[in-house]
Amino acid sequence: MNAPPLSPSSPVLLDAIVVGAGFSGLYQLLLLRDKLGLSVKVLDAAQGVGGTWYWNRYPGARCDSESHSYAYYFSKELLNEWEWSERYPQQPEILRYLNHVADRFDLRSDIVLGTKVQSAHYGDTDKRWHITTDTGQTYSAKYFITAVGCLSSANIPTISGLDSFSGQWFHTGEWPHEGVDFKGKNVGVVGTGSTGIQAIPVIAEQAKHLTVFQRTANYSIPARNMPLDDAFKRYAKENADHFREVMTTNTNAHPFRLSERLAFDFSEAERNQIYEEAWLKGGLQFRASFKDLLQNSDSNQTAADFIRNKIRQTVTDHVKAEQLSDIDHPFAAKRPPIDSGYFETFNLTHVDLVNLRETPIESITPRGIKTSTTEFNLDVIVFATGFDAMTGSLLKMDIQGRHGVSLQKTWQAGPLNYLGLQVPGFPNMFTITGPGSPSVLCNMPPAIEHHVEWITNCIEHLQKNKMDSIEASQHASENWVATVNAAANETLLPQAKHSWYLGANVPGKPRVFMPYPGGFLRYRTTCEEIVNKGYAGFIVGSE
Ligand code: N01
Repeated sequence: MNAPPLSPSSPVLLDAIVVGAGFSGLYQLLLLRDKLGLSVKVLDAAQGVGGTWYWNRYPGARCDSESHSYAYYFSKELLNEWEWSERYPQQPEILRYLNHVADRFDLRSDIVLGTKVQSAHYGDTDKRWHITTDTGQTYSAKYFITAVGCLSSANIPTISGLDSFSGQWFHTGEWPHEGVDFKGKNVGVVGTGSTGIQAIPVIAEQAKHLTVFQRTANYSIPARNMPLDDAFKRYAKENADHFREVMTTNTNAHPFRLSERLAFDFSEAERNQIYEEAWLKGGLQFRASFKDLLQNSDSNQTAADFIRNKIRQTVTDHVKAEQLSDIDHPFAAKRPPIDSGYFETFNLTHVDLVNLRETPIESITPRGIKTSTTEFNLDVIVFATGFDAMTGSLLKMDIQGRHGVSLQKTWQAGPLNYLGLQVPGFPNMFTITGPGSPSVLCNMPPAIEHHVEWITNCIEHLQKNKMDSIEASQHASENWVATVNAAANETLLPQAKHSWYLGANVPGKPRVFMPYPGGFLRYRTTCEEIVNKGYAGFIVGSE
């Protein structure tokens, strides 16, 4: 006989609730359930597992990390049995991989899909988290763990008239599962970040006419994607330990190390030869050409000039070439995109570029987009306008800690947190790859594995020592935010004034540098030292 449906009035009692069934949530469920033996449920609004990769189905969506590194490394068996087909994995392949992980580790029975968390309130009396959802089912758990992703809350610009548009419009991060047919259509893409740069060449292949609305010109390096041959697949598997070692002991958790060279230790010709080789090799590794590209403006300028020249050589129309290469920030101060034919796309006669710095968007009309000079007739508008990054998805939930104080209030001046793992006033709540962690400055899976293992070890420590709670102290959190911003100020990163790293892409969001830019190794070492000092900066105890 089937069990009767749970009554919404009776909460499901658990040890832990995890919000989000992407890379983080799946691994967190596995460790808490199978390693610690806790009762756990993962809640996710989507109808499938995958997190970011469930939602981001826009044309051309693929990962900029190389596939052999964009994977879990905790299981040798999993590494050995999974075959990636291309140098950079496409969204459907990553989604298949995460579904495989869910099946292989028998995770599905503890994942509740189609369930959006509406609120999570800490009970001062019972010391538990009380969670409400849009299905009416409620939960009560000792530990509340957010695995909501850093780039999951779509940033849809508030442009007047959008409601009046008679065509279709989409945000890349909320792409319809049935896809969008661009054939024979006049399409406008707003946004030229990593997403727009991936989508624009693919949309251009299908659309009758494409207009790209560019507010900030961007650097991009050719990805040089290609199918992986058997020799490389074998090599990646045989050298998995080596790759893991490199990824966990460098600055950015990618499977390559930053060069020890300084840009001005070489003549201009030698330096350009180094850039040329990196350009031909393709990918994010370009920024590792010299050690000081993000520290020294003059060094950075040499990379910026090299890329600008490449843009001018590639784009045949002089006006477009100037607009595409008129970049206002240092190279890699914003997350550097990689592309497959982005600049070449502007040589197609049916692709136009509109420079929003000269002619800003004034409104959206029933027919299309109206700038200060022209009304562009469009059938489809694609907003590749990014995300309310790092804090957006957390703040959308009504999270309240001790004494009913909301996360919104605690983060009024920016995301106060300790190590990107905990927030003062929110006991037993953990934020996987939360603001203040290196996360988005890294290849994400190693950063996620580190956080999930740290949280698991922390909970195991509490259980073993009969301790009931852990909470970041106010003082340690304030110091950590200062540490993050001081580390950012040692680099050129804050010079990208419109960057989502700073929250500057969302009107009204406090300008605080959010990810920790001191490097993955330094961060991991700091986390380890804090544990060795008895969780220094955390208030640990029985209540
Ligand atoms: O978003 P973005 P994204 N009017 O914020 C423009 C990750 N990612 O989705 O720079 C006009 O970078 C905005 O202009 P400006 C990766 O970490 C990973 O592209 O603010 N334009 C900018 O051009 C990446 O960094 C992969 O002046 C407006 C663009 O929209 C992050 O996601 C693949 C506007 C937004 O760029 C976000 O990238 C893709 C407006 N009102 C992305 N508002 C992987 O490989 C915004 N823009 C894993």
